[in-house]
Amino acid sequence: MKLDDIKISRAIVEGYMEELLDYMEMDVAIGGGGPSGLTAGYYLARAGLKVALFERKLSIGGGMWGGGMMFNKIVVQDEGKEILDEFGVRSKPYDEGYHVADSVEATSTLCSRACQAGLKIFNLMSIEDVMIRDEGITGLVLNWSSVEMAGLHVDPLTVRAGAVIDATGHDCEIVKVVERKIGPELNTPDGRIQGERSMWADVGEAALIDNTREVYPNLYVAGMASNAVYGAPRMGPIFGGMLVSGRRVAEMIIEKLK
Ligand code: 48F
Repeated sequence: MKLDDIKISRAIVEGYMEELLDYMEMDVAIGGGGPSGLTAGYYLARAGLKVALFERKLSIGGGMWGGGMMFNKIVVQDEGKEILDEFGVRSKPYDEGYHVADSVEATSTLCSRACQAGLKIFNLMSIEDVMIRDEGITGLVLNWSSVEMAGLHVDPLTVRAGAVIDATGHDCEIVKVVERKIGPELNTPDGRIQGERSMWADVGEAALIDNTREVYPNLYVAGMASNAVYGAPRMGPIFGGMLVSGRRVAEMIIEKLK
């Protein structure tokens, strides 16, 4: 068989466009493809919801690839290990309540299992704004990351979603946009982003699950964004909380959308 270059190009463009059009409307849109966003996507897709994740970078996985200071290992607690087990990621016990996993195996497996569960990932797209209506957040405003990086003056496009998750990590970029556009209306003590505190694994991990919340109608925070919004410490290369937060936000949204 002779390969036709144009057929290859058509297959790519048609395949991509079909999915892009399909995901103009969805149940849940996730911003950020780190461990919390991927875990949320896995559980939401597995529950039968139509869910897409938008990631600025070429690669998915956020801060998990590099372990701690480029030593490519991550540590999780017992509850995090349960989730790693469910994904099929191997780990080794280190001490009571501490388990060590390979960060490359963990990141690639989370990504693969989430896609296979039905999560649609659009990489190379940046969320630059949200759609805000009377009932709350109703969708995301997207542009190509290359447009953002080049500083080109090109207008974005929009997608509609029943719920949005800010899983953009330390910068909590989606909540930041909402705060900037509507003022102190967030579900926090003073309506504003409280700001991330300095590293303290024990307190940061403990606070994370409680901070995984609906911060504005139809807008949820998960992962490091939760602690940044609610004023709790960062926790460094312990990742159990990120996984549990991703599962928790999925449970909250499944409950609400049902
Ligand atoms: O930072 P990230 O891994 O978030 P996470 O799931 O996990 C945090 C840990 O990696 C680590 C930690 C563990 O103790 O503290 O930091 O909370 O992944 C966030 C992803 O969001 C993308 C970003 O490129 C990264 O891959 N992202 C950030 N802003 C945007 C975005 C945006 N505006 N549009 C699209 N993607």
